[in-house]
Amino acid sequence: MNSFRIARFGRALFLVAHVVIASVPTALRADTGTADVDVAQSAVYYLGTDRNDAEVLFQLTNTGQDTITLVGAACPDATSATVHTTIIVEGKKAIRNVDAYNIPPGGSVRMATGGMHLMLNNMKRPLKAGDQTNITLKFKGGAEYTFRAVVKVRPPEMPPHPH
Ligand SMILES: [Cu+2]
Repeated sequence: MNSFRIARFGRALFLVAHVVIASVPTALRADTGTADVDVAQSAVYYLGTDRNDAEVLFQLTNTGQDTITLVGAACPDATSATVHTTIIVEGKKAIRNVDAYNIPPGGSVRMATGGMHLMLNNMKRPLKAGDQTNITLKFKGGAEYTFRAVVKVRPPEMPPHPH
C-alpha cells in the first residue's frame, strides 16, 4: 500500500468511525427518550394502610407530532402500577386494565376517579399528605415520561375510589 492509498484508507476508517459514533446517541434516544407529553394537575391519593394502594390522577397531553400509546407505568414506592378504566357491566361498576391507550397529537386523557386512573399497587411505604413520589409513564416504542407527584388529602366532596 503506498502512502496515498494508506491516507485514503485512513480517511475511510475515520468516516466510518464518525458515522458509528454519531449514530449511537440517536439509537439511545429511540430506546430511552423522553416522550413528547405534558402532565398537569397531578395528585396522589393514598387509599389507607388496610388497602395500601394509591390512586394517581392527572391530565396527560400529547405535545408531539405522532400518536402515542400509553402502555404502562412505574413508581419506585409501589410494587406495581396499572392503568385502570371503569366500565359498567350489567349496571355495576367494574374495573379493567388498560394495556394500550392511544393519544393522537394534541389530544389528552384525564385520569380521574370513576374513569380512567392510574393505580399504584401494594405500596412499599404508607404515603402521607405532602409526600412526593416519582411516576414514570411508559409508551409504546420505549419512550418514557417521569413526573413528580404530591400526595394530597382526599377532598370530602371527592367520590371514594370506585373499587
Ligand atoms: Cu383502579
